[in-house]
Amino acid sequence: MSSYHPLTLDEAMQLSQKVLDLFDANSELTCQEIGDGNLNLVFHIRDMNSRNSVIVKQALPYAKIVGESWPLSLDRARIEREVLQEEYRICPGSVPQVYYYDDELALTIMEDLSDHVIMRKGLIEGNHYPLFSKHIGEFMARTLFYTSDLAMDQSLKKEKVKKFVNPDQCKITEDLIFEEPYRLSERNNYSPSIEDEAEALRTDRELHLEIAILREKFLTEAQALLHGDLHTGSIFVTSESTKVIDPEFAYYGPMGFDIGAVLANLLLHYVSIPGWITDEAAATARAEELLLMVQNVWTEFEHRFCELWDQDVQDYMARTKGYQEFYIAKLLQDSAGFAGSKMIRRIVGLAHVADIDTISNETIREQAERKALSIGKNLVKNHRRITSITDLMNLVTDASKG
Ligand code: SR1
Ligand code: MG
Repeated sequence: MSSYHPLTLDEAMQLSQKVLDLFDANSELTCQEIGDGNLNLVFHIRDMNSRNSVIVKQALPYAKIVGESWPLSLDRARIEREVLQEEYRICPGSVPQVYYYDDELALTIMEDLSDHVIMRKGLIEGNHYPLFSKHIGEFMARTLFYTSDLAMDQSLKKEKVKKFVNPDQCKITEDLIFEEPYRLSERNNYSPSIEDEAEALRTDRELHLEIAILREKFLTEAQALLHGDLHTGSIFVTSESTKVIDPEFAYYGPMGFDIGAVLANLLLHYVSIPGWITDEAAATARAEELLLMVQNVWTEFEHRFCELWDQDVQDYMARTKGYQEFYIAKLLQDSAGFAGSKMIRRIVGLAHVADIDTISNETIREQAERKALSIGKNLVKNHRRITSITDLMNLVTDASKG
């Protein structure tokens, strides 16, 4: 019989004290449940004597955002933990260190990163992250390259594909990103003031074709081990450091899905700026800063990915002249398409982003929503025509004007 049950605060403390050397008999532990995401319990445990602290993350057998009517497999906790360990190996220091796990209880005890701030919150507060593009470009280049057929023995890679099959989490993405925004669904969530936009999404056949093409890629292309939900709420930052958390949506999928997630969430913040900065000159400067971050995320990623390829490619045929350029061109197109689809879902679908949703002025919020949809649609509809990052940036700025 399974020992699974959601832990109480006391149980989380007792377990941590029992299994970790970090805490001893003299420890004076405190525990707070701090989970603000859609799916899990997150306990923050601190020793008031030594100041040591950890995070205990436990998966719930259902989606917290909806309730017990939406069951989810607990195996996602095993996947998340194994991916964290894999990412720690491939890109040391870029993710929290795993200290302990129990797959039956669907929990992982890991490094506490509370000296960092969740990037979405940091952006809303107006903070600057000058090293972010470089850090996340490096993280994505390493994790995507080294888990792909370019760098792995292909039989071993197939074993990994098997190990990271994540059907319940993928189904969430398939439904919430690649289907529900384009039809009537009880789970869609938007204000009546943008009903015209939602209606247009449901009837735009050109858009539907491109979404169907992106959806097929998400369903079938086992290109690399993805994080699977790489938005700015899954990234901890300081001005010097970037740490990625929460890879519970990980699976073998198209690389552009992770890159697109980062671009989309920077762009969602970009459209929200008038809600946070009232001074016009300051808002313009911040908008330019965000656009530059978008551009730099891609260029840093591309630069490091090509360097790793030149140093470490294992696949014989991948050395063929012209193939790297072909591969990168396709990645840029995919990233743009996925970025657009992720922007659209955050405006009309079930789960939104605080950058836009917490803007208190209704008019400014509506303008941000419309701008996000305009950019999202332009990226999705034109992603297969993009040949450079300049093309991508032009699609963003053209759609921002409307
Ligand atoms: C039911 S979960 C809703 C969303 O939250 C996660 O962060 C994923 O993006 C998912 O689509
Ligand atoms: Mg998450």
